[in-house]
Amino acid sequence: MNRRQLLTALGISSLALSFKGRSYISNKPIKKPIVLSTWYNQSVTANSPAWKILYRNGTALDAVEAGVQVSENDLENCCVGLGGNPDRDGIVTLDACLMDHQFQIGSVAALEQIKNPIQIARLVMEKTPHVMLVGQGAQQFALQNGFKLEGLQLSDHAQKTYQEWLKKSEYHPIINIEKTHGPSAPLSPESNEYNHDTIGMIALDIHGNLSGACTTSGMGFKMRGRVGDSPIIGAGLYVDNEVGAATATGQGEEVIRICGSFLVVEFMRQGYSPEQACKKAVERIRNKTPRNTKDLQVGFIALNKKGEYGAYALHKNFDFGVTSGNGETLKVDSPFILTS
Ligand code: SD4
Repeated sequence: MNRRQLLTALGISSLALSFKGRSYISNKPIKKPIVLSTWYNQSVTANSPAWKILYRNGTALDAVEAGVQVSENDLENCCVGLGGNPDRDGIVTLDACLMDHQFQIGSVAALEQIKNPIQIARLVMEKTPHVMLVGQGAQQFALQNGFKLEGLQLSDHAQKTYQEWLKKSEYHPIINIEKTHGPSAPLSPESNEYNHDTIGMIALDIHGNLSGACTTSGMGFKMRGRVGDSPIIGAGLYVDNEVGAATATGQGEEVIRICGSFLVVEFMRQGYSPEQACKKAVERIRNKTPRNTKDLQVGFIALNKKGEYGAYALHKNFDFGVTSGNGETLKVDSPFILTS
Protein backbone atom coordinates (compact mmCIF):
# COMPACT_ATOMS: atom_id res chain seq x y z
CA MET A 1 0.00 0.00 0.00
CA ASN A 2 1.47 3.35 -0.98
CA ARG A 3 1.11 6.53 1.07
CA ARG A 4 -1.93 7.75 -0.85
CA GLN A 5 -3.73 4.41 -0.53
CA LEU A 6 -2.93 4.28 3.17
CA LEU A 7 -4.32 7.76 3.82
CA THR A 8 -7.39 7.04 1.72
CA ALA A 9 -7.98 3.85 3.71
CA LEU A 10 -7.73 5.91 6.90
CA GLY A 11 -10.40 8.25 5.53
CA ILE A 12 -8.06 11.13 4.75
CA SER A 13 -8.85 12.56 1.36
CA SER A 14 -6.45 13.19 -1.50
CA LEU A 15 -7.08 16.86 -0.79
CA ALA A 16 -5.44 16.38 2.55
CA LEU A 17 -2.38 15.07 0.78
CA SER A 18 -2.08 18.18 -1.30
CA PHE A 19 -2.70 20.70 1.44
CA LYS A 20 -1.54 19.15 4.64
CA GLY A 21 -0.88 21.61 7.40
CA ARG A 22 -3.83 23.94 6.67
CA SER A 23 -6.69 24.28 9.10
CA TYR A 24 -8.99 22.73 6.50
CA ILE A 25 -7.28 19.38 6.86
CA SER A 26 -8.61 17.23 9.60
CA ASN A 27 -8.73 13.58 10.37
CA LYS A 28 -12.32 13.81 11.46
CA PRO A 29 -14.53 11.13 9.95
CA ILE A 30 -16.30 12.23 6.80
CA LYS A 31 -19.81 13.44 7.51
CA LYS A 32 -21.99 11.89 4.83
CA PRO A 33 -24.54 11.91 3.49
CA ILE A 34 -25.30 15.58 3.94
CA VAL A 35 -27.33 18.16 2.03
CA LEU A 36 -27.62 21.91 2.44
CA SER A 37 -29.54 24.60 0.65
CA THR A 38 -29.98 28.34 0.64
CA TRP A 39 -32.68 30.07 2.69
CA TYR A 40 -33.76 27.98 5.64
CA ASN A 41 -37.50 28.48 5.08
CA GLN A 42 -37.33 26.55 1.88
CA SER A 43 -34.55 24.19 2.97
CA VAL A 44 -36.95 22.66 5.47
CA THR A 45 -39.17 21.28 2.74
CA ALA A 46 -36.67 21.05 -0.11
CA ASN A 47 -33.97 19.14 1.77
CA SER A 48 -36.47 16.48 2.74
CA PRO A 49 -36.83 14.58 -0.58
CA ALA A 50 -33.13 15.07 -1.16
CA TRP A 51 -32.39 13.53 2.20
CA LYS A 52 -34.66 10.55 1.51
CA ILE A 53 -32.65 9.78 -1.60
CA LEU A 54 -29.32 10.22 0.16
CA TYR A 55 -30.42 8.18 3.14
CA ARG A 56 -31.26 5.27 0.85
CA ASN A 57 -27.75 5.40 -0.62
CA GLY A 58 -28.91 7.35 -3.67
CA THR A 59 -26.70 9.75 -5.54
CA ALA A 60 -26.11 13.38 -4.69
CA LEU A 61 -27.19 14.31 -8.21
CA ASP A 62 -30.59 12.64 -7.88
CA ALA A 63 -30.94 14.15 -4.42
CA VAL A 64 -30.36 17.77 -5.42
CA GLU A 65 -32.49 17.45 -8.53
CA ALA A 66 -35.40 16.13 -6.46
CA GLY A 67 -34.84 18.63 -3.66
CA VAL A 68 -34.93 21.86 -5.61
CA GLN A 69 -38.12 20.78 -7.39
CA VAL A 70 -40.00 21.32 -4.16
CA SER A 71 -39.33 25.03 -4.56
CA GLU A 72 -40.00 24.94 -8.30
CA ASN A 73 -43.40 23.37 -7.65
CA ASP A 74 -44.35 25.79 -4.89
CA LEU A 75 -46.52 28.48 -6.46
CA GLU A 76 -46.20 30.54 -3.28
CA ASN A 77 -42.47 30.83 -3.79
CA CYS A 78 -41.67 34.35 -4.94
CA CYS A 79 -38.43 33.48 -6.58
CA VAL A 80 -38.32 29.94 -7.92
CA GLY A 81 -40.45 28.21 -10.53
CA LEU A 82 -43.51 29.42 -12.41
CA GLY A 83 -45.03 30.98 -9.27
CA GLY A 84 -42.11 33.41 -9.15
CA ASN A 85 -42.10 37.09 -9.91
CA PRO A 86 -42.08 38.04 -13.58
CA ASP A 87 -39.78 40.27 -15.56
CA ARG A 88 -40.74 43.86 -16.42
CA ASP A 89 -42.99 42.64 -19.21
CA GLY A 90 -44.91 40.42 -16.83
CA ILE A 91 -43.41 37.13 -18.01
CA VAL A 92 -41.85 34.57 -15.69
CA THR A 93 -38.51 33.34 -17.01
CA LEU A 94 -36.61 30.55 -15.34
CA ASP A 95 -32.91 29.79 -14.92
CA ALA A 96 -31.46 26.52 -13.60
CA CYS A 97 -28.36 24.39 -13.66
CA LEU A 98 -26.82 21.32 -12.12
CA MET A 99 -23.38 19.76 -11.90
CA ASP A 100 -22.29 16.32 -10.80
CA HIS A 101 -19.14 14.68 -9.46
CA GLN A 102 -17.84 13.92 -12.95
CA PHE A 103 -17.82 17.50 -14.20
CA GLN A 104 -21.02 16.86 -16.09
CA ILE A 105 -23.04 20.05 -16.39
CA GLY A 106 -26.41 21.10 -17.73
CA SER A 107 -28.15 24.44 -17.76
CA VAL A 108 -31.16 26.36 -19.05
CA ALA A 109 -31.75 30.09 -19.01
CA ALA A 110 -34.71 32.34 -19.80
CA LEU A 111 -36.95 29.30 -20.06
CA GLU A 112 -40.67 30.10 -20.19
CA GLN A 113 -43.82 28.11 -19.36
CA ILE A 114 -42.04 24.95 -18.30
CA LYS A 115 -42.65 23.76 -14.76
CA ASN A 116 -39.38 22.15 -13.75
CA PRO A 117 -36.36 23.83 -15.35
CA ILE A 118 -33.98 21.69 -13.31
CA GLN A 119 -35.26 18.59 -15.13
CA ILE A 120 -34.57 20.28 -18.46
CA ALA A 121 -31.08 21.21 -17.29
CA ARG A 122 -30.48 17.56 -16.48
CA LEU A 123 -31.72 16.51 -19.91
CA VAL A 124 -29.39 19.06 -21.52
CA MET A 125 -26.59 17.43 -19.57
CA GLU A 126 -27.54 13.88 -20.43
CA LYS A 127 -29.03 14.08 -23.89
CA THR A 128 -27.27 16.83 -25.79
CA PRO A 129 -23.70 17.56 -26.82
CA HIS A 130 -24.16 21.02 -25.23
CA VAL A 131 -24.18 22.36 -21.70
CA MET A 132 -26.65 25.25 -21.93
CA LEU A 133 -29.87 26.01 -23.81
CA VAL A 134 -31.69 29.31 -23.60
CA GLY A 135 -35.05 30.86 -24.37
CA GLN A 136 -37.13 29.39 -27.15
CA GLY A 137 -34.58 26.70 -27.94
CA ALA A 138 -34.68 25.48 -24.35
CA GLN A 139 -38.47 25.48 -24.43
CA GLN A 140 -38.53 23.60 -27.73
CA PHE A 141 -36.15 21.02 -26.31
CA ALA A 142 -38.39 20.59 -23.26
CA LEU A 143 -41.45 20.06 -25.44
CA GLN A 144 -39.59 17.55 -27.59
CA ASN A 145 -38.87 15.65 -24.42
CA GLY A 146 -42.48 15.37 -23.40
CA PHE A 147 -42.85 18.38 -21.13
CA LYS A 148 -46.01 20.39 -21.46
CA LEU A 149 -46.42 24.09 -21.93
CA GLU A 150 -47.91 25.73 -18.85
CA GLY A 151 -50.11 28.83 -19.02
CA LEU A 152 -48.70 32.32 -18.81
CA GLN A 153 -50.86 33.32 -15.87
CA LEU A 154 -48.99 34.71 -12.89
CA SER A 155 -49.47 33.23 -9.45
CA ASP A 156 -51.70 35.28 -7.16
CA HIS A 157 -48.87 36.76 -5.15
CA ALA A 158 -46.76 37.49 -8.24
CA GLN A 159 -49.74 39.19 -9.89
CA LYS A 160 -50.24 41.35 -6.82
CA THR A 161 -46.60 42.29 -6.50
CA TYR A 162 -46.30 42.96 -10.22
CA GLN A 163 -49.34 45.27 -10.21
CA GLU A 164 -47.82 47.10 -7.28
CA TRP A 165 -44.48 47.36 -9.07
CA LEU A 166 -46.12 48.66 -12.24
CA LYS A 167 -47.32 51.77 -10.40
CA LYS A 168 -43.78 53.11 -10.43
CA SER A 169 -42.09 50.65 -12.76
CA GLU A 170 -38.81 51.34 -11.05
CA TYR A 171 -36.21 48.69 -10.80
CA HIS A 172 -33.70 49.07 -8.04
CA PRO A 173 -31.83 45.91 -7.29
CA ILE A 174 -31.89 46.90 -3.65
CA ILE A 175 -32.13 44.42 -0.94
CA ASN A 176 -33.64 45.36 2.34
CA ILE A 177 -31.17 43.75 4.61
CA GLU A 178 -33.15 44.56 7.73
CA LYS A 179 -35.93 42.11 7.02
CA THR A 180 -36.25 38.42 7.27
CA HIS A 181 -36.10 36.65 3.96
CA GLY A 182 -37.76 33.46 2.92
CA PRO A 183 -40.77 32.35 0.95
CA SER A 184 -43.06 33.26 3.80
CA ALA A 185 -41.55 36.71 4.25
CA PRO A 186 -43.85 39.64 3.54
CA LEU A 187 -43.65 40.76 -0.05
CA SER A 188 -43.44 44.43 -0.73
CA PRO A 189 -41.95 46.29 -3.66
CA GLU A 190 -40.55 48.91 -1.31
CA SER A 191 -38.42 46.41 0.47
CA ASN A 192 -37.52 44.37 -2.60
CA GLU A 193 -38.17 41.32 -0.51
CA TYR A 194 -39.47 39.67 -3.63
CA ASN A 195 -36.04 39.56 -5.11
CA HIS A 196 -34.84 36.65 -3.00
CA ASP A 197 -34.90 32.99 -2.34
CA THR A 198 -33.26 31.30 -5.25
CA ILE A 199 -32.58 27.77 -4.15
CA GLY A 200 -29.04 26.46 -4.43
CA MET A 201 -28.56 22.96 -3.06
CA ILE A 202 -25.33 21.00 -2.63
CA ALA A 203 -24.93 17.46 -1.34
CA LEU A 204 -22.39 14.78 -0.51
CA ASP A 205 -23.69 11.25 -0.88
CA ILE A 206 -22.75 8.03 0.90
CA HIS A 207 -20.45 7.15 -1.98
CA GLY A 208 -18.43 10.27 -1.26
CA ASN A 209 -19.61 12.13 -4.36
CA LEU A 210 -20.68 15.75 -4.53
CA SER A 211 -23.32 17.37 -6.74
CA GLY A 212 -25.27 20.60 -6.83
CA ALA A 213 -28.32 22.26 -8.35
CA CYS A 214 -29.51 25.83 -8.52
CA THR A 215 -32.87 27.15 -9.79
CA THR A 216 -34.60 30.52 -9.81
CA SER A 217 -37.00 32.86 -11.53
CA GLY A 218 -34.27 35.46 -11.14
CA MET A 219 -34.49 38.98 -9.87
CA GLY A 220 -38.08 40.21 -9.86
CA PHE A 221 -38.86 42.77 -12.60
CA LYS A 222 -35.55 42.28 -14.32
CA MET A 223 -35.13 43.53 -17.88
CA ARG A 224 -36.49 41.14 -20.45
CA GLY A 225 -33.65 38.83 -21.46
CA ARG A 226 -31.63 39.39 -18.30
CA VAL A 227 -29.90 36.27 -17.02
CA GLY A 228 -28.36 36.08 -13.57
CA ASP A 229 -25.76 33.85 -12.01
CA SER A 230 -28.01 30.92 -11.15
CA PRO A 231 -27.80 28.99 -14.46
CA ILE A 232 -24.15 29.81 -15.01
CA ILE A 233 -21.74 27.10 -14.01
CA GLY A 234 -18.95 28.67 -11.98
CA ALA A 235 -21.13 31.60 -10.93
CA GLY A 236 -24.31 30.29 -9.28
CA LEU A 237 -22.96 26.78 -8.79
CA TYR A 238 -19.75 24.83 -8.98
CA VAL A 239 -18.68 21.33 -8.00
CA ASP A 240 -15.25 19.75 -8.04
CA ASN A 241 -15.47 16.29 -6.60
CA GLU A 242 -11.86 16.39 -5.40
CA VAL A 243 -12.49 19.52 -3.38
CA GLY A 244 -16.05 20.63 -2.68
CA ALA A 245 -19.15 22.37 -3.93
CA ALA A 246 -20.55 25.87 -3.64
CA THR A 247 -23.68 27.75 -4.65
CA ALA A 248 -24.85 31.34 -4.47
CA THR A 249 -27.89 33.48 -3.88
CA GLY A 250 -28.45 37.21 -4.12
CA GLN A 251 -27.49 39.78 -6.70
CA GLY A 252 -26.46 37.64 -9.65
CA GLU A 253 -24.49 40.35 -11.42
CA GLU A 254 -22.07 40.48 -8.50
CA VAL A 255 -21.71 36.72 -8.38
CA ILE A 256 -20.99 36.53 -12.11
CA ARG A 257 -18.47 39.35 -11.82
CA ILE A 258 -16.19 37.27 -9.59
CA CYS A 259 -17.05 33.76 -10.90
CA GLY A 260 -18.35 33.31 -7.38
CA SER A 261 -18.98 29.60 -6.81
CA PHE A 262 -15.90 28.61 -8.78
CA LEU A 263 -13.89 31.00 -6.64
CA VAL A 264 -15.25 29.50 -3.43
CA VAL A 265 -14.27 26.01 -4.59
CA GLU A 266 -10.83 27.24 -5.61
CA PHE A 267 -10.34 28.79 -2.16
CA MET A 268 -11.27 25.44 -0.63
CA ARG A 269 -8.72 23.83 -2.95
CA GLN A 270 -6.13 26.17 -1.48
CA GLY A 271 -6.93 24.78 1.94
CA TYR A 272 -9.52 27.18 3.29
CA SER A 273 -12.50 25.89 5.22
CA PRO A 274 -15.90 26.24 3.51
CA GLU A 275 -16.74 29.26 5.66
CA GLN A 276 -13.38 30.94 5.07
CA ALA A 277 -13.68 30.26 1.34
CA CYS A 278 -17.15 31.84 1.21
CA LYS A 279 -15.91 34.80 3.22
CA LYS A 280 -13.01 35.40 0.84
CA ALA A 281 -15.37 35.36 -2.14
CA VAL A 282 -17.72 37.82 -0.45
CA GLU A 283 -14.74 40.05 0.35
CA ARG A 284 -13.75 39.87 -3.30
CA ILE A 285 -17.16 41.29 -4.22
CA ARG A 286 -16.91 44.01 -1.59
CA ASN A 287 -13.42 44.98 -2.75
CA LYS A 288 -13.89 44.77 -6.50
CA THR A 289 -17.43 45.68 -7.45
CA PRO A 290 -17.88 49.12 -8.98
CA ARG A 291 -21.29 49.22 -7.28
CA ASN A 292 -22.14 50.20 -3.76
CA THR A 293 -22.39 47.05 -1.70
CA LYS A 294 -24.54 48.80 0.88
CA ASP A 295 -27.66 47.74 -0.98
CA LEU A 296 -26.51 44.46 -2.48
CA GLN A 297 -26.90 41.10 -0.86
CA VAL A 298 -24.93 38.03 -1.90
CA GLY A 299 -24.60 34.81 0.05
CA PHE A 300 -22.61 31.64 -0.60
CA ILE A 301 -22.89 28.21 0.95
CA ALA A 302 -20.15 25.60 0.55
CA LEU A 303 -19.49 21.97 1.37
CA ASN A 304 -16.20 20.10 1.21
CA LYS A 305 -15.30 16.45 0.70
CA LYS A 306 -15.23 15.89 4.44
CA GLY A 307 -18.84 16.97 4.80
CA GLU A 308 -17.74 20.22 6.45
CA TYR A 309 -19.88 23.18 5.45
CA GLY A 310 -20.05 26.92 5.86
CA ALA A 311 -21.45 30.13 4.44
CA TYR A 312 -20.84 33.83 4.25
CA ALA A 313 -22.91 36.79 3.12
CA LEU A 314 -22.37 40.44 2.42
CA HIS A 315 -25.15 41.43 4.81
CA LYS A 316 -27.09 39.88 7.64
CA ASN A 317 -30.27 37.83 7.32
CA PHE A 318 -28.98 35.12 5.05
CA ASP A 319 -29.68 31.69 6.45
CA PHE A 320 -29.58 28.15 5.19
CA GLY A 321 -30.64 24.64 6.17
CA VAL A 322 -28.42 21.60 6.67
CA THR A 323 -29.68 18.04 6.80
CA SER A 324 -27.48 15.18 7.94
CA GLY A 325 -27.22 12.63 10.76
CA ASN A 326 -30.73 11.92 11.98
CA GLY A 327 -32.34 13.74 9.06
CA GLU A 328 -33.31 16.87 10.96
CA THR A 329 -32.81 20.14 9.13
CA LEU A 330 -30.69 22.54 11.11
CA LYS A 331 -31.13 26.29 10.66
CA VAL A 332 -27.84 28.11 10.33
CA ASP A 333 -27.50 31.88 10.24
CA SER A 334 -24.76 32.90 7.88
CA PRO A 335 -22.02 35.18 9.13
CA PHE A 336 -21.70 38.42 7.17
CA ILE A 337 -19.21 41.19 6.63
CA LEU A 338 -21.22 44.39 6.40
CA THR A 339 -23.52 45.75 9.04
CA SER A 340 -25.00 48.62 7.07
C1 SD4 B 1 -30.32 36.13 -9.77
N1 SD4 B 1 -29.12 35.05 -8.00
O1 SD4 B 1 -31.08 35.94 -10.71
C2 SD4 B 1 -30.43 35.23 -8.56
C3 SD4 B 1 -31.43 35.80 -7.61
C4 SD4 B 1 -31.38 35.22 -6.25
O2 SD4 B 1 -32.24 34.89 -4.22
O3 SD4 B 1 -30.50 34.54 -5.85
N2 SD4 B 1 -32.31 35.46 -5.43
O4 SD4 B 1 -29.52 37.05 -9.74
